[in-house]
Amino acid sequence: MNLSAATLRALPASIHTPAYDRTSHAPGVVHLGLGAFHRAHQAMVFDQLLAGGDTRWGIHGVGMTRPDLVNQLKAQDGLYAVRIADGLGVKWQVPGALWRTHVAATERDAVVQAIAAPSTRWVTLTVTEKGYTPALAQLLLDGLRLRQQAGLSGITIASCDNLQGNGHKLQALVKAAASPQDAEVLTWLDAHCAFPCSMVDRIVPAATPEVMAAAQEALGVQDQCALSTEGFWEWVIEDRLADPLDAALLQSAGVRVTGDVHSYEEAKLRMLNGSHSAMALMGAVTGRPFIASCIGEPHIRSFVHRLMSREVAPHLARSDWADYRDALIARFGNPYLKHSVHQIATDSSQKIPQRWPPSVLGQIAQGASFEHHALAAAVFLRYTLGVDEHGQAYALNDPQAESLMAIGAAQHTEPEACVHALLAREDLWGSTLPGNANWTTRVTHWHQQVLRHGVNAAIQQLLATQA
Ligand code: CS2
Repeated sequence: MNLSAATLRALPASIHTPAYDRTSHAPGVVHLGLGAFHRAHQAMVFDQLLAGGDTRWGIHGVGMTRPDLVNQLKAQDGLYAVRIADGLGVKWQVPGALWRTHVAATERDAVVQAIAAPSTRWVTLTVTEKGYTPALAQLLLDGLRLRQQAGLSGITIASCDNLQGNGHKLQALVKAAASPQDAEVLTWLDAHCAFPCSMVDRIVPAATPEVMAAAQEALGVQDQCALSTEGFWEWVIEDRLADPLDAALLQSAGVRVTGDVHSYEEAKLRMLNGSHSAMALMGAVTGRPFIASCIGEPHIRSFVHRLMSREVAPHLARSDWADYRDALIARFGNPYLKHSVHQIATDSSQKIPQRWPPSVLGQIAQGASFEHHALAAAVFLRYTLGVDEHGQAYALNDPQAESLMAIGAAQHTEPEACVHALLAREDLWGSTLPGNANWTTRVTHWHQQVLRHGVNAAIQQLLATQA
């Protein structure tokens, strides 16, 4: 037996399940990018609002490319279990906000119609860094054009990806996709729609067979879509919503609605995601499979602590960074989250630009040391070899995999040329950093240490300095 609307009532009483009606109302939210993250984060916020009696927060979930997960969710009537586990305890919850599903690649028209549906009030997006393409913009624009032509209300379109200024980025992309015939749509868009920036945070690893087995044990039925996450979650969104009344509603569910998303965004991208990428690459090269196995090593833990304290925090607007850092280190160590380093290393070429260069540039501007980031960049180059320090091969899962591997291939014989080639890439480092000779020198130094003595020894060597 599988989890579904029919088996929901038979679940053990300890499991929190939706008690509200999931079938009589049309969804109010279209979510693009129906991965693990959305289902264990925003879908649970909307579940809370639905549980409070507001029927406008059902989700029309859209998988962007692959049909497998969408099909499984469909077979389970949009239901799935989430294990929320950390030092404070373990509990299971079945959120009920996912009411409809489609796949954008094969059912594009249904997605356009969903955006244009009278009931739709929000579009939220977690399409990953590489998802911000003209095709995405065209999809949104086609739906928005239908709304404007039908005289419908404007909507809130909230990018929730790990990009600085994500709302501005999305708005610019949509506008750039407009043709000269779209002048009226653009005027309507400016007047009635909102593209707030937002920061979302919750560690939600890709589902594993282990979590599915644990779900079966807890639920007594099979759940092909079960997820595991931590208790912590945060959603900070700019107070710029198409319906201003939504602010108070979201706040009642624990969302922070504020004029200042920027300081939360930059702290999260550089502290959490920046440390994540560094640990992921270190773990991949040293053969440590999970983030928890990395942060569990005293030298990696000290590295991450120092990276955040010395090189990231000095440039943050958020003043409570020390508490934030300590909370992050505790979250990274959550033993329930089998967060694969290779999952986080995926798309590193798209992630590094937001996560590392702003801190390095901040340090340079203050004449301060950036050794931790230089070592992380050196490990990134080592990672492009596609084989760890034990000789185990792994795949680079990255839109730039081919060009990165071409750069990294000769690093044993021509290390300096490889460092130069990697650091010359403006798509990774931006336009200023590639010209910085000191940065190149320090990455070259750490790359030499990594190749000669290994990543662990290089970290130890860095920790022995005052850098
Ligand atoms: C991670 C993020 O995979 C990654 O790149 O750094 O998914 C991270 O777990 C989330 O942003 C946490 O909120």
